[in-house]
Amino acid sequence: MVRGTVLRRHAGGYLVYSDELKASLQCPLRARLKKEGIAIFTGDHVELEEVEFNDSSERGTAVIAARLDRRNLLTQPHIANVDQVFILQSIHQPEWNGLLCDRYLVHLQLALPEVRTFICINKCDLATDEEISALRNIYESIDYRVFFVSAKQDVGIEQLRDFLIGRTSVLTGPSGVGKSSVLNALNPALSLKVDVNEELLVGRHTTTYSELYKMGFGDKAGWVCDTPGFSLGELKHPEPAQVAWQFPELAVFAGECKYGDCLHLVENDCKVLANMGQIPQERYESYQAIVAEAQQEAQLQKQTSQKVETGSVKLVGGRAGKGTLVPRLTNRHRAVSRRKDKQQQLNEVEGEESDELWLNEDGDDASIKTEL
Ligand SMILES: Nc1nc2c(ncn2[C@@H]2O[C@H](COP(=O)(O)OP(=O)(O)OP(=O)(O)O)[C@@H](O)[C@H]2O)c(=O)[nH]1
Ligand SMILES: [Mg+2]
Ligand SMILES: [Zn+2]
Repeated sequence: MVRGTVLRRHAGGYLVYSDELKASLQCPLRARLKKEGIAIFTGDHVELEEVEFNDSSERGTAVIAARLDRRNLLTQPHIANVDQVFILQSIHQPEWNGLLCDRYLVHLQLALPEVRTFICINKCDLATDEEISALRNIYESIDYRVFFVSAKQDVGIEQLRDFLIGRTSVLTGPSGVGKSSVLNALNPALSLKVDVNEELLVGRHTTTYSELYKMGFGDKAGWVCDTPGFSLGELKHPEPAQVAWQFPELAVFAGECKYGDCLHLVENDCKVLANMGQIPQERYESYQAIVAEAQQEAQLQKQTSQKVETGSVKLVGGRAGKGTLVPRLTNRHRAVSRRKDKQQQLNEVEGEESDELWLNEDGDDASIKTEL
């Protein structure tokens, strides 16, 4: 049985790299797996059958017959078997945003608690030494490893490369910060598409799907995933009480706070508030903002569930509080819509795939673009 790693979705199927064959293979999914609702994502390890080579021994086709066990799965962006994550932000163009960086940290730490998260700050060619040391002071004082790089001027890229060896890494962050540019700097042979407009205020979502790339060779090899920039607006908020544990500099004091349910915002004698001198102010402000968002979300959910319980209505579409309330249907109608629902769920898992394989060489069909 041949094994492989999914590099990305590709027009109705997947592009899979097999280390043992040293070949990239275009692979549809066995119909049985589709029926069972087995979802396949970038980074998944799979078993292949029916391997056939095209004109060379490096390219061919096969069929995905099984998905192997996953070590983990990140769901925003969707990538399986992750060893480490780099949160990429730019210092200018788009402007540094500490709250955004901290929201990414909280999201990723909660999503993959066993995985190490690094911060990578790009476009340092546009920043002063003072701006760089201010950020270094904040994050290194609380033991985050921060890489300051310039993809444009090839600064700091070598140190980053050393950290990629032997691991599967994910580069994530907002659109326009230079994720694809950093990957190109790490390996110029990749020639990934980057936005041509240098004066970015916001990104343009140049990368539209997550794809794994191999970096280096032999015992220097590692895998890095380029991802599309995504908005944090659609993410699930944490429980308010979870947030402090995601700020290591707060967590040390939160653990000693005498109030069990303290959110460390106002209470007299709160251990965190008593030690504010040891917490970077910007980080505490991020903490306050993230807790406030989480509280709002919790409130909204409570109101929604009360409404749904009291009336003959149900919530359709969107996340809690954001969908539409519609009257409940009769049993007869409900039975039909449940079947439809199931079919729709299956389609969602499988990504509304077209049966037509390899629509074009890049797999750049519209359904893939909108989906990722
Ligand atoms: N000055 C400067 N510009 C950079 C640097 N790195 C990237 N850029 C520019 O920033 C813009 C966005 O870069 P991309 O690599 O496309 O950004 P991305 O994060 O992949 O964006 P999405 O694919 O949209 O998520 C491009 O115009 C790059 O030329 C850098 O180190 N310095
Ligand atoms: Mg990109
Ligand atoms: Zn407290």
